Amino acid sequence: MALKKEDYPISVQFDFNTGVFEPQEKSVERKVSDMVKMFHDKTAVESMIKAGDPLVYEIFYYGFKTSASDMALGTTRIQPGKVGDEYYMTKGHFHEAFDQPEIYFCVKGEGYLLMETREGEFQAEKWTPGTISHIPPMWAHRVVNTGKEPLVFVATYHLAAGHTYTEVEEKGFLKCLVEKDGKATFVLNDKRK
Ligand code: PAN
Ligand code: ZN
Repeated sequence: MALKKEDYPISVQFDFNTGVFEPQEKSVERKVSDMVKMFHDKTAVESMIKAGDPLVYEIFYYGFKTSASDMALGTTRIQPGKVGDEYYMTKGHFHEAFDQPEIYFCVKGEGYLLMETREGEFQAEKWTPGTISHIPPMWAHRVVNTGKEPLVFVATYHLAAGHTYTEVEEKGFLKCLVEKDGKATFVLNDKRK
């Protein structure tokens, strides 16, 4: 059977410093206004939006679809910063499909990967460059940048995974990461008290 165009191998070139790769299919920006429900200090959220609505993170994306499979590559660059006392982070989501895991590879910066099941199991992985984490199916996942430089990580997953954000938007994760006395500190999420 003749191969289609999409069935040929392809490579992209990744920059470890910026987190950008080329060619890419698309990039997406998330600003504070896209994450109003995620940060706990609503007054800080409003004043930051009024003061210019800063960029929190960007996603650079390529979906490798072939006739028989689909694999996605996404790199994420989270800026350093805080909303109130809470560090910048990704929105976080569950995969829609019950059997879809993901691999995350931290290449720059420092922070934490937060994961939680619907049954309330919570686990946080400390990240430094070189940490590779496996996110099993049915664990919501979010990355928090607790450092002073951009945090960059590479993700691979199947497009069949799908993304669902509403539960994380409503309930958050069990714990938040805030700066206390100059240090990254876990505190119980207000919504869970
Ligand atoms: C990642 C995430 C990316 C941005 O590619 O989509 O880091 O985080 P949010 O999707 O939570 O905004 C991934 O986990 N894909 O499944
Ligand atoms: Zn995911």
